[in-house]
Amino acid sequence: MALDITLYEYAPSRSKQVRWTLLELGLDFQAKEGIELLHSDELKKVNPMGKVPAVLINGEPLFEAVAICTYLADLVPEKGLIAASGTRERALHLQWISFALTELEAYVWSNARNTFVLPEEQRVTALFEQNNAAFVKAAKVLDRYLAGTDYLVGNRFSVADILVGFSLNWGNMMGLLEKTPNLKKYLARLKERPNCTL
Ligand SMILES: N[C@@H](CCC(=O)N[C@@H](CS)C(=O)NCC(=O)O)C(=O)O
Repeated sequence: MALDITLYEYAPSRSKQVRWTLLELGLDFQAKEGIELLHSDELKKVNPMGKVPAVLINGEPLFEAVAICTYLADLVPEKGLIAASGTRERALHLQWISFALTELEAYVWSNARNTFVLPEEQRVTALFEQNNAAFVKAAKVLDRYLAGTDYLVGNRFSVADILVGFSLNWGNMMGLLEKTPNLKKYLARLKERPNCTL
């Protein structure tokens, strides 16, 4: 199937996950990049929230990084970046990406919102301690899991590593991986990949 893909991205953002997935899959794409895209009328036609990442695939809009990356991986099954639906490995893919969104990313995102996203008068800095503790608690679960495997699903690199790796890297930039050495090693392993965008 010929794919006509446009990625709406802003370099230091969640759109890194989609760019990395596209590169791993070897798919051609056009990119529209820039901070001025955010909340623009052009982007709102693809993502009504006016946020990145968003894509047009053969003229059809799709948003949310997890949905985009999972769909792209499904479109090119021969690359082996995702397990087939209905398999135990696909369940593990869903488990770890749900875990990353709700147990890891939610807390660093809350920190970011209360540091530079929200207007100053709306920020609640008292949340930071609680957010950091919740992130570290979940990171320890992943750290124990990654003591016995190099990658999240089936011990081979997959799109789950791209999605979860992004959240972990975000936490690492905030100094939240100091008690989880296996996660540090895992991130280093991901960053060795030539297409890694982290
Ligand atoms: N749940 C969305 C979140 C998208 C999101 O919040 N993107 C940020 C960049 S990382 C954005 O576009 N922010 C612009 C804004 O909120 O003004 C996803 O995972 O794709």
